[in-house]
Amino acid sequence: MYARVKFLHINMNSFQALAIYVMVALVPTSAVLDRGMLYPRSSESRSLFNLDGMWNFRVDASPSRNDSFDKKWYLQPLDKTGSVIPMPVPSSYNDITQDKSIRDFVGWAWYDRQFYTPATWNSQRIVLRFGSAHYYTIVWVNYQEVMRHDGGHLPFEAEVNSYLYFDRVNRVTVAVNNTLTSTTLPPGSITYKADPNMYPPGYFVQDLQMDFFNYAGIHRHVTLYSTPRVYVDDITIVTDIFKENGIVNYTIKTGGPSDQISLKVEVVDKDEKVVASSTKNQSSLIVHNARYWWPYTMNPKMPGYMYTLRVTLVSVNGTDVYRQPFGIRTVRVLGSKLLINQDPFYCLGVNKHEDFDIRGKGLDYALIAKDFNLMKWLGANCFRTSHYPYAEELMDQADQQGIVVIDESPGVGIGKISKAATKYYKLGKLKCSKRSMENVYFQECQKHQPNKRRIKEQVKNRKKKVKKKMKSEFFKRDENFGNVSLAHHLEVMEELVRRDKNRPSVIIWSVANEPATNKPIAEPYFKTVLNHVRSLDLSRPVTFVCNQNFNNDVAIPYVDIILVNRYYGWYSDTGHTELIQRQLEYDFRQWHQKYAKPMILSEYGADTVPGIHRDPSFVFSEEYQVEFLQEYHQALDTMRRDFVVGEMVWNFADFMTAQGITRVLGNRKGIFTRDRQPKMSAHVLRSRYLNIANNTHYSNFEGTLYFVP
Ligand code: GCB
Repeated sequence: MYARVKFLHINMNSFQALAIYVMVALVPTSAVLDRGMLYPRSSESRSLFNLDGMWNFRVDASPSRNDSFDKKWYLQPLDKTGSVIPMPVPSSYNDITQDKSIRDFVGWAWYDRQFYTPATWNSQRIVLRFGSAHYYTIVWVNYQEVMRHDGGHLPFEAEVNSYLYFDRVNRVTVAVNNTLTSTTLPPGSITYKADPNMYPPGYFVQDLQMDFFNYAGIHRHVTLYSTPRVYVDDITIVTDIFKENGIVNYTIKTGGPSDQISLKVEVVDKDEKVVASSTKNQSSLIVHNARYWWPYTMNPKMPGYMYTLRVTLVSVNGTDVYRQPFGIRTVRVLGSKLLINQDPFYCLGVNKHEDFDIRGKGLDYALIAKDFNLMKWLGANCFRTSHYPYAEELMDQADQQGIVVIDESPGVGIGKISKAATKYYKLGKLKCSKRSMENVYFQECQKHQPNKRRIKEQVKNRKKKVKKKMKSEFFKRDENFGNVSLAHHLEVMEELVRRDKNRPSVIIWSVANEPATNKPIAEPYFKTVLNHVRSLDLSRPVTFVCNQNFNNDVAIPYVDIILVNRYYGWYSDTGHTELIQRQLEYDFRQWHQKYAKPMILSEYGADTVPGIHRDPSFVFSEEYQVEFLQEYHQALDTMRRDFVVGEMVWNFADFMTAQGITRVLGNRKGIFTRDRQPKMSAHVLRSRYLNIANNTHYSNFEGTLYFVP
């Protein structure tokens, strides 16, 4: 981590200035992330063994949803516990079978498979890594538990040497639970239906606080990989630019026995030329005449230029080589502008989902390639990982193709708080100073939590005010802003930053989508989360995506850039496209007047059934979607040269949601259908994005590069 000094106005030659800049610019601060989560890459010292394929699968549909643990399924091959079916990994399991109870299953789903460990790995460190699994996961190797992980969308791994056999077959068993509760991310709740006349005993439903299908399973690669016993554990790279030079600040962490080690750290360009090097574990390297990483709309000739930091670690235990890709670029918020490499960036954006027929949220290279081609066809230079972190393999494409990413956590729909907890929060607030509320929320304001002893005290002291009902409501802990949720949210943000910190495509961290930041308790909660992310990474702006109003939101003061979702003409004043410009402009100008920060319209869209036409336009028709988008565009055009620095349509493509009477086979706000065919709106957006890209005079943008239809 580094503290930066932005400008240096001293008279000297540029080399002297550069040397001083490097000396003062980067003051290492606390390394909050204690370990790494490097992507598994093969090298001269590392090998990979992919465990994707068909696994055995069965769900625990017992009424208690706990039979599998009572009967210890993890101590035997899964097919000995009952009948299993083949299940592809990676994939969601929901849409693979013809069985509705598997599609809509809530609880523990079990997987297992066998594998052999390469004998040549005997003296190596061996790691088992999951790219992601939804959501709570327990992993056993040869019937011994090796790791647990809470939350989907992010990788987890463990060293498994002591569990493995080299002379016979191994078995990996995985139990994954997709239940969403008030303290998971995303949050949700389980409702038991108690009426015995209407429901069978123990009947429950999973309620969601998000608008997408709760796909589950092992969603990304499962990899066994080897490293030497002493190994490169983590690499953090923060870059800066000074005139035509790039500054590469890096920190390397090593793992394993800390015997004598020597390091060689080299910056290698695309032609395999070493352009800077060092032997220190932490340093600042200068790349003269660097090629900066640019979004492809800002430098179509050389977008997404990636260097490699080649780290060679030599110890008595052997040599480890790891190659970390990175780009040289800066991101800054300056006044009302968002700057990449000191040039204004305007986000011509889309919101996406990881979602496709049959595989659900399972990793799919064909889909990734198609979507990047479509984004380029559209002229989009930016997407948001709404509403959770996307696959590393997808993020690699963003880095390499020069498409900017707003990297979002799975904190979608945080908002549920019981009336009792609100009251309790207010009671607690009386005793908790404002300072402690804001600065040491986590330790000090544990007072606000439904904790038995404290509730007892409160009940005793304020018998009249705190009723019995309130007490029982507390024990349910049915709210999303408690310390359990907060601690988990901080942990998830650490995992996200740990995974994506070296990606040049990632220019903004988004900690949440549409939380209830109109509630007072959201202020200390989001201040804590936003500041925590800042403490992990000073090099990128931090925000959340807001759907509250400029006059009731309590968390926007803590963001660097304001992202607002709006649905004028859809969820309000439905059908009245004539109001959109007035409403959007009024709204945005109020935000700007109040906070003077750059803004992005992070969602706007209208459900559209392809093939439905109405003239004059009518909701759900393709004409309505076009007219609706065009009204937004006119309003955006009055503000985009001023303080609006981006627009992101909702959504790139239609996607699946839970069954409900407002969704006809999913959310239809895509400008592409779910199978990636354009609606009329896609052509309109394409024309707009290409025109803006062509006509924006970025300092690095040369001439007309796109065909405008
Ligand atoms: C939103 C949400 C998104 C929904 C969308 C909609 O504000 O952020 O998850 O899918 O609206 O279509 O309602």
